[in-house]
This record gives sequence, C-alpha cells and structure tokens, in this order.
Amino acid sequence: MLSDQDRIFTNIYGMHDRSLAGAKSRGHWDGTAGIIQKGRDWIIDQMKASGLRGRGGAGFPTGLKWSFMPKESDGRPSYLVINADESEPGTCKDREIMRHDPHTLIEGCLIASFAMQAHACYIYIRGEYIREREALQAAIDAAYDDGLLGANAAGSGWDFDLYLTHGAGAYICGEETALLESLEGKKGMPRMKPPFPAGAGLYGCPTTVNNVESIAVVPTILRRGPEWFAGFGRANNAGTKLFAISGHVNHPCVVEEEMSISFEELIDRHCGGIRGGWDNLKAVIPGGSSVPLLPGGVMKEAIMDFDWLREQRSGLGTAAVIVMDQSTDVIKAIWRLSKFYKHESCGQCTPCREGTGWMMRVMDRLVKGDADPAEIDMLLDVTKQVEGHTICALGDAAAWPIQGLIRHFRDEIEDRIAHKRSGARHVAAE
Ligand code: L3W
Ligand code: SF4
Repeated sequence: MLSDQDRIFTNIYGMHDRSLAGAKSRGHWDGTAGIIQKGRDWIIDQMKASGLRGRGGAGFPTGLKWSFMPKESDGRPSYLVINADESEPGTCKDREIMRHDPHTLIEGCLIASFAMQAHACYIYIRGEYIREREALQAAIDAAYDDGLLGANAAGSGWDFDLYLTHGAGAYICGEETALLESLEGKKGMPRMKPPFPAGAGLYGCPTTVNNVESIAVVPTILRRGPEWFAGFGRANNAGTKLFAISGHVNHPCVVEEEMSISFEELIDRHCGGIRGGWDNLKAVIPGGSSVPLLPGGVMKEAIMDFDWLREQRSGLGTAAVIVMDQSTDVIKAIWRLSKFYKHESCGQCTPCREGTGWMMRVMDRLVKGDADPAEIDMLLDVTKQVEGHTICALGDAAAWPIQGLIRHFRDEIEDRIAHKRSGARHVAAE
C-alpha cells in the first residue's frame, strides 16, 4: 500500500497549482543540473537498477532500452520521442499527467534525452487531447522562459529543445514506428522491426520511443534513488504505477499505487468496491483492451503486475482496469472491441486487414446467437492465424480478447446459440 509521501505524481487530481512555481514547490526541477552532470552512464545504470519497465503496454526494461542507443555519434543526431498518443480503450493515465503534472514529464524529457545524447525530443500527443496539449504547451513555454529548456538547459551545460506535436485520431499511430512515420509527415503505418528505432528511428536516426509515464517517473527515481523505487512491488515488477480503473466500480478513478497490489485492495481502497458487492463481479480486462479478460473468480486472487497477469494468459498492459459486473454481456463487450480493431487496422498486412474483418463478422453472429456452434472453434482458429503473423501488435491485440472470451466464457456463447436455435429471444448487436 502506497503512502502519500511515496507518490511520484503529487498533483494527479489537479488539486494543486500546476504552474512551474507550483511544480517547484512540490520538489520538481530540484537539482536537475546535478543529476545531468553525473553523466550518461550513471543515469542509465540507475535506471537499470530501479527495475523500471515501460509503462506503455509492453513492459520492456527502460534502462536496457536506453542502453541500445549509440554511445558515439556516427554523424546522425539521436532523438527521444514521447508516445503520448494514449488511445488504448480504457486507458487515461497519461492524460492526467499531462494536464495536471506536466513538469514531471518535461523534466524527465530533459534528463532522458541527455542520457541518450539527444538534443531534441518530440512529444506526440493524441489529437483528441486538446486541453492536455494546451496545458503541456503552456508548461513547456514556462520552462523555456525559466531557462529550464533551450541552450544550457537548467544550467546543465546541455542544449535541449522540446517540441509538442499531435496526431489526428488514428489509434495505430500509438504503435511506435507508425508514430515515427506520422512524425515525419507520412501516413501512420507501422514499419517492420528490426531495425528497432534505436538503430534507425526518426528520419533514419537513432531514436528511443518511450511512454509518458515511463519518462515522467525518471526525475523522482534519480532523486530518491533506484533502491527506493525498486522497493515497491515484487521482483521484476518494480515501482509505483498509475492504474486507470473504469466500469462497474463505485468510484472509477486513476490512482498511483504500488505495483503488485492485489486487485481486491486496489478496488476496495480506491474505488469503493464493486458495484453491488464482490459477488456481483463477472469479469475484468486488467490492462487495456489489448489483453484478454479474466473471470471474476481469478481476479479476486489477482496480483496486479506484469508477471502474475501474464501467468494467467492476460497482461498488465497499460494498467487500464475495466471492471464488468454480472449485468454485462461479455460477448457484446468483446464484439465491440472486435469492431474497434477492425476499424483501426491500417490494412497493410493481409492477416490483420482480412482477419479483423473475419473475426468481427463471426462475433456479429455470436453476439446474436445466430451462429453454428462449430463457428466458435473456427473463430478460435482464425485468431491463431492472425496472432504472431502481422507486422505490428495490433493483430495480436485483435485476436487475444476473443481468445480470452472463448477460454473463459465459452458456455455463455454456446448457451446463446442454443437459445436462439430454440426460438428464444436473443440480445441484438447494435
Ligand atoms: C531494441 C530489441 N529495442 C524490443 C523495444 C521496442 C519497443 C519496446 C517494446 O507494443 C505493446 C503491445 C500492445 N532491440 C528490442 C527493442 N525493443 N526489442 O522495446 O517492444 P515490443 O515489441 O515488446 O512492444 P510494442 O511494439 O512497443 C506495445 C500493448 O503494448 N498495448 C498497447 C497499448 C497502446 C497504447 C496506446 O494507447 N497508444 O498504449 C497494451 O497492452 O498490444 O503488445 O520500444 O522498440 N531487440
Ligand atoms: Fe497495419 Fe494491422 Fe499490419 Fe499492424 S498488424 S501493420 S495495424 S495491418
């Protein structure tokens, strides 16, 4: 359980002054130059020791990712790019950082860019986040006026420019290489990997793409020490974490908590429990729409971290926790996600372009019960044809929720088909 003193995000609810003066009064921008002057290797070693894993969905170790950037320049500039294209359904944590605690991110951009020898950093924010963009730009302007950005940023001796740019509503631009294409002014379509961005990223130059939360926690980790951060959570699942809890809880919220907190404590402590009580819990998507849902019985025992949820064949993802009570039509909920992924597929690879359409059309029938029972296994087979056979992770993200539905709620699908065949009323898709 996290105490208020251990929270990195001191203004996540916007209760305090979000101006630069307010941020400084809460300890941000304290000793930034001193941190930078300890050098690149020191910063990267500290980040490795902290155990921080990327907060954008994949959980890749942050310090390790930074170490992939070249130590010596071959004439190409290096870049840091911040993925603020927060579009994963259920996910709204980075939004709170950018509108209420923007200086955590801005200071993190400076320190991380220095560690990767980047004199420029781009923040790519989702197009719909207009108020967040305004808040962030105002904070960037204030940091420039105060000498924290620009030449000799924060008195560190490092020249550094920070640019804010925005997307135009495509979910796929949150995939790191599609984001880079979009930043370059092209249509946002994922690139084949490898090469990874650290080898050839923005304009073909060494680039690190990190999530907003991953970078915003950096200054506090370096000020308080990696062992402080690593002291939260279980081994390999370190730190504090923003959870965005939505759905059928009494008080949905975004909250910073200790990694590896139990699901039960997270919900009881911060959300006032499940609507209608714990017996009313039916299912949970624990990490944003890309990870499979888990039944309520499993979630009552859940430990909210990367490894525990992976062992259950789900994942922590973005830690967007979507809670569904017994009133939920889970088939319809997953059908709605199938529709989303079909719409957001960029269409450049066949298994995803065609597979998302196939999956959605079968889900259309299942949600109405208007299907042959054999179609359940056929659908499962289609998800296996898509999974792992596409250029980017959107194909997997479209397949996994359906696999989770069939794994845990097959009875419900079969019942609906049986009801329909017996002439009983069915739930119609919208
Ligand atoms: C150098 C290697 N770099 C990996 C880097 C790679 C990337 C990071 C993670 O997808 C997931 C996805 C969504 N040399 C490297 C290397 N890297 N090996 O490490 O890479 P990867 O491939 O594991 O994941 P990814 O392609 O970044 C992200 C899931 O997150 N997700 C999506 C959320 C969407 C949002 C949003 O709203 N925009 O957050 C949620 O669960 O399904 O599995 O940087 O370059 N050998
Ligand atoms: Fe585009 Fe889908 Fe292929 Fe990703 S998996 S590149 S979204 S078609």
